[in-house]
Amino acid sequence: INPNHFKDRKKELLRFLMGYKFALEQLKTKIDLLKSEFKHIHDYNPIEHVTSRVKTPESIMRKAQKKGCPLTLESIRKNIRDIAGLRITCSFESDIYVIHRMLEEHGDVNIIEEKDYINNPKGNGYRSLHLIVEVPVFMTDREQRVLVEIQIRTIAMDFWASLEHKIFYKYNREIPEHIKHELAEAAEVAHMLDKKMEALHTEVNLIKSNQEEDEEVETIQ
Ligand code: 0O2
Repeated sequence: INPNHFKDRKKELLRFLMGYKFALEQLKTKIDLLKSEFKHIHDYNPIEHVTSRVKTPESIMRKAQKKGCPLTLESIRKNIRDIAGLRITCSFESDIYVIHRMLEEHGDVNIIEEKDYINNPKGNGYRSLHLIVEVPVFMTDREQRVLVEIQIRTIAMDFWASLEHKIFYKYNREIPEHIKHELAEAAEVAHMLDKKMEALHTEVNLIKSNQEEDEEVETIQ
């Protein structure tokens, strides 16, 4: 093995991953701005928190091998669409679609794939809205279109998914039947909680806007 060759490949790989890191930084800034503007206009914040990660080279290689895709950077760029991942957590289900719409209307963000696991939950109970978006990234010598996977979910969906993820790996991907059953039930309970919290939120908003209307009438009189 020629150590210089390895050094060059490592540099190439780090540059490749840098594009994904930049794409995430840009998206996080865009989402931050959308959040501030939305809050300014509607006096309400639809986003609880945002997290992001770039897959490790080991995890990218594992996924590429699993998918049977050639281990070249070009093929990996095309076939592994979640090298950069952004997760947006909201309080309410309707917020998820508010954010979806804001992203759809954003000129710099091109949504190329959508998977709605909220209206079509997975068999195990998993719910989230998944988007694959393409964003332009300006490197020193070129503009690159970079793919990012955005997962948008409520706090309850996120709680369920992170526990299920831990259990999945704890049992080495073979979850016992009775635990699968309990998890599916827990997903339904989380869904009911989402519905209940949203109904409460809507009711309180209605009371608040009625009060504001009454106060306006009083001031006019
Ligand atoms: P990690 O460790 O979170 O990154 P793909 O193989 O990605 O091209 P796939 O699997 O059909 O195609 O994509 P999908 O359905 O959009 O899911 C991708 C990601 O969503 C997963 O990434 C998980 O993060 C999450 N996800 C999907 N299904 C489940 C689920 O049943 N439970 C939990 N907890 N998370 C889920 P990774 O790469 O599998 O894992």
